[in-house]
Amino acid sequence: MDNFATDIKKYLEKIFGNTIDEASERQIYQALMVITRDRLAEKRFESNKKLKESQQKRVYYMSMEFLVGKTLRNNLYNLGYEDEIKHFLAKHGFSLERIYNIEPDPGLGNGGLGRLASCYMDALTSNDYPIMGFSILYEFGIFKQVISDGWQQEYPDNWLDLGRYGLLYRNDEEIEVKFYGNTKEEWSSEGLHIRYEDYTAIKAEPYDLFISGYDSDTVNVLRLWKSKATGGFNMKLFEKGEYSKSLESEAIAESISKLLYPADDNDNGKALRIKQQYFFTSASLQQIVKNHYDTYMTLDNFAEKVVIHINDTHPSMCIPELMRILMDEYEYSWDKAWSITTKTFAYTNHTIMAEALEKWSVDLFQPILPRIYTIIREINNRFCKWCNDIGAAGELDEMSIIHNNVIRMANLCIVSSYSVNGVSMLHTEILKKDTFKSFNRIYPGKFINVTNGIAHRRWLGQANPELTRYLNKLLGVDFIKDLSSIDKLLEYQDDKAVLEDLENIKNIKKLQLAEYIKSSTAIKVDTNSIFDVQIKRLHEYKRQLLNALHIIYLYRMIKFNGLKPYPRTFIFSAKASSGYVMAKNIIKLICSISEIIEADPIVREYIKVVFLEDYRVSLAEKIIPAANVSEQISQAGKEASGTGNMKLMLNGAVTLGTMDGANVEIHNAVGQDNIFIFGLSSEEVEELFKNDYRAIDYYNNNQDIKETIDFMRTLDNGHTNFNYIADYLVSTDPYMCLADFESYKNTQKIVEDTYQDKGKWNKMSLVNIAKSGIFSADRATKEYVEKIWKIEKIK
Ligand code: CR1
Repeated sequence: MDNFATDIKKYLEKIFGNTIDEASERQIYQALMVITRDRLAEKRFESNKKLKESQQKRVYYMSMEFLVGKTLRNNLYNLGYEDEIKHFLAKHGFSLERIYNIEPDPGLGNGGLGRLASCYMDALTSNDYPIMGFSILYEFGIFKQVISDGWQQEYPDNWLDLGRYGLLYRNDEEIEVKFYGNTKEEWSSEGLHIRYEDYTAIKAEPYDLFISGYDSDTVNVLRLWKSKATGGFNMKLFEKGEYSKSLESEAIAESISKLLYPADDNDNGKALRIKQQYFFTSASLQQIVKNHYDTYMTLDNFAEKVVIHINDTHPSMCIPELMRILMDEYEYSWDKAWSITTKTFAYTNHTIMAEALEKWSVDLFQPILPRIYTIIREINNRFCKWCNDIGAAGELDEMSIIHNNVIRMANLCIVSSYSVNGVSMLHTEILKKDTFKSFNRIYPGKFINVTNGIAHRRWLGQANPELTRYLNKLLGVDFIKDLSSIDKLLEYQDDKAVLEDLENIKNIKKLQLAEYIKSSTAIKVDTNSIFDVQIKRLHEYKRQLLNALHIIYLYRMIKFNGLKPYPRTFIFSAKASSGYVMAKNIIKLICSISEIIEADPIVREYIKVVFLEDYRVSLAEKIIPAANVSEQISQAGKEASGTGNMKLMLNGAVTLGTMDGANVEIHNAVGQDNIFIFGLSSEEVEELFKNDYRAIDYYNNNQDIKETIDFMRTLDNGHTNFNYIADYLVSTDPYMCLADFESYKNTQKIVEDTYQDKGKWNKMSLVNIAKSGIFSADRATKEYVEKIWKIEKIK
């Protein structure tokens, strides 16, 4: 009997007093989670031993978000236990699939940025690189979305209830983080000392999530900090019967790790957000420095052994925190501390959307973090002086870290890091030529590109076992180990039998999705129709509205003009930030169109609209393998990269997109004939913007646009009308949906015509799969390793 099976039985006996045949699914789930975690802990011990011996350089990846996705399947898959356990459980009447479904998605992220961090942890571990992730143990991750009467409702996501079994609590490594209070400068014969007084201390408790690798001995750790009051509750007050007061300070302390901010575009709850950021960066930095010092008894070689990666600006307080620790706790001079700091940090920028480039007002920031503020101010003073010296004072409006009493965190990151990277070729060019052009001038070579990548083991290997098995057999290469070998598929691009097989597999996945759609929306979709998919956060720049507008156009043409298009199912899934009114209105619009079409016996024969609620990693895993068309239609210049585009391509969907983000590189990879590109380029968008874009002109001069928007005003299912959105489109339309409409509409027609030529479509789909190798996170992380981190595999 295999050990794992024995362990399951033992666990059930010990914890629940049950035999396996008496156990519930819930009990089996818990047993699997705990045993898997403990197996990983054992493996971790071995790989960590090697790491300690080799004393090699390590990377610490700081991110406010890790969108982990379900862990059990991923771990069993990576450990190679999946088939065995499936078999064993089946013998006792259990389905492993159903057990997997019990696990909640750890939704510790909003969207692309958080999912990218998790893809990178997976890829680096599979390739045996030493990396440790740091973030917050949010008690509530991204909200659960329920659509009620077409409107998004948010419900708390209590993921720890069942998710906690994967975590290991390390109470031996607790750390204190300090807020508020005053700092005093004291001079003595030994120099300047900073005394920090009257602060409020909060405890950071570490919880470790083990990250497994595919076919690898390495196990890495994602450390999640939970906030706790240092003193516990006030017993005196409690004894007096003042229960709620006695818990007050505890509640305040613990609010820090309570909730992931569900905004991917702006910083609401600013003070709490500042506290979250400092809480996890300070705890992590203290931990890293302590480990280093315990190993080497010096910090002089810190930058030789440590790289700290800052994922967007959210963890940027790492920078002044390292300066603080070096100076205030280890007595380094400013210059020495600065020299270490500026060799330690690397920063990735993930967006040029102004509202997401973090800025804190000094008045808010300084009282919460007085010492950190003085350090940032000093970094800025010295930077400004240096700019003066090199003749760049004229550009300080753009570059200074503190400007008009506001701290610009991106500027802090650029000044203090040795490397800054964008996430696609186009995005990096925009950073260099536009967003940070003066910085690029004074720091030549600091800005580089690393195009994003995805964990193909999850997004193909696990999400689409049917396609994986087929390709394995056909190609005879281990493309799960090395995705670049998948290009062998190109040899079959004119092989009719292979093309048909691929189509059949796609149909199996469409059937599975159709069943899910039916169970969750009651809509019956035709699997012969084109599955046209737009799944991502709901944001105006991503232009779900352009898609919706085109659907309204089709609706009108079918209903009143006798248009008979090839059947199509438009599938949407997206969460909107809870305070983002326009985004919520767009969800409502899409849901209303869906309803109106369902009620129309003529139109519904041709087009259907499905909005799947609660978009999350595990839902993406269901939708992506079933997609024919991948909608990547952001306004050019606005989507930094996109990663869903890569996942869809890998599963054989053909991209319909603008020349934006990584679409540009997908276009390069597959060639003009295997992608549908439309719309303005990023330069044209800029040009039009400078010349005062007037949406109303497009409305007045384009009959289709005019009729579609006028018709939209008449759509009214009961109590909602969409004048609000129509007005917005003709008056402002900041993301130029109207300017791109004609081109989008025409390209959609080409998509429809091409799809009907099955041979041609299947070949396009094949080429997309075959060319997806470069979008593996293995390739992306290798670039980080070689160009930025300069680390080696664990020996
Ligand atoms: C970008 O919008 C990119 C991911 C990962 C997002 C998306 O285009 O693929 O990052 N940025 O790099 C983001 O979430 C807060 O910024």
